[in-house]
Amino acid sequence: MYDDQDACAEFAAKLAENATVRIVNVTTLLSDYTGARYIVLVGDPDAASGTAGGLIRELLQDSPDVLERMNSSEYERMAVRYGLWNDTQTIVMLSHVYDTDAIRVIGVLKSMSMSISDRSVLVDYLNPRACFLLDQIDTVRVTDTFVWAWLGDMTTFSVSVEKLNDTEVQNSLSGAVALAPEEVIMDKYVRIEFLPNDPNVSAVVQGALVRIYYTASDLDLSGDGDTGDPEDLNETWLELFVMSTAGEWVRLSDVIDTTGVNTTNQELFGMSYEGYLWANVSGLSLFGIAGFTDEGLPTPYELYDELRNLIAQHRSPDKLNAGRVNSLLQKVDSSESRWLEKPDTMAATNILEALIKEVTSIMKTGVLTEDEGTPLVVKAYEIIAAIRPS
Ligand SMILES: [Ca+2]
Ligand SMILES: [Ca+2]
Repeated sequence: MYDDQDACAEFAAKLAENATVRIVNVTTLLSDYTGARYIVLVGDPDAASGTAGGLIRELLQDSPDVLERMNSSEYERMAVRYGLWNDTQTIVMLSHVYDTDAIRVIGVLKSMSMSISDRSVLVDYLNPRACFLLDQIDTVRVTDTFVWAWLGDMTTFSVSVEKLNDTEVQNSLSGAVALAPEEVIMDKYVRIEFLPNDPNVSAVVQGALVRIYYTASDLDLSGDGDTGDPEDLNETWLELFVMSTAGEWVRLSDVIDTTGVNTTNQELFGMSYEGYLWANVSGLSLFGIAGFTDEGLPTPYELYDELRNLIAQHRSPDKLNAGRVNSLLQKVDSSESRWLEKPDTMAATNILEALIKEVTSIMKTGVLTEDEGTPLVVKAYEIIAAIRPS
């Protein structure tokens, strides 16, 4: 259905070459055809209510960013929604059309079908392909997840993405060996499954970029509706965990370098996210999230003490002699007092950096091996991070 008859006639004719097309007005669509499997709407989203454009505006009310780009960007003038009036429905919306758009629309309608439920999506890819991209309004809004994956071969397949909470997974991440003491879980898991249509097919996922978005309520462990309480997750420390084929939770950063957290707040498809965890992985699985609360993090006092202990461990005539130990401990003490008294974080940091230099040069002489000296350097950097004003 469309508003501007002339501009759309050619588009509709092209569409009809590839599919059975019924052209109706908004009233008829709403009374008789909301159950249709495929719906195409063409109209200016700024147009009055009761027009196709007005209906597009209503259907994208929850995603104002998409609506805005439909009019401001030629490239993004098309938006697609799945499962709006029924679970398996596809609605293609265009702010305006050119006749070549018919091929693009047929491609969207015929290449995949999507079933949407409350917290999961199932996408069936109907033509053989070697990659897939789940970045649609409805897949992201329902699962808080973005997936881009590439396969070893061309094949047809389905992909299922489910958002789960702790009671819905067989093996909770909480209590897993992979967790550090004091590390606590976010009540959010995402299971991504690749399901080839032919079970004998050798084409499997070769690599994938996964982003799992989190909201303020995901961070709010104290349950008072906001973040930043000592008991809430501190997003800086969030990490992704993955269920191995052996059925054990593995900290992703222990096995790959290509994972991290982006804590920048962002509006995406009408959702307010606090940030996302990302990973470039070699396969898809069940993902879990954990991190520290501010309460669970070691305090700078504790870290300064740990550094003192580490230094004292190497006190011996052939390792760190009394003079060396005193020189290092003096730096720890004066850094701590600068941090406490003023507080002068800059001065405290400079003193720790001098200590790092000193330890590094001791390692160069061979008095401390790399294995012995590195923990001192790492601890000093941990203190620098801990005393940095937030
Ligand atoms: Ca809270
Ligand atoms: Ca944030």
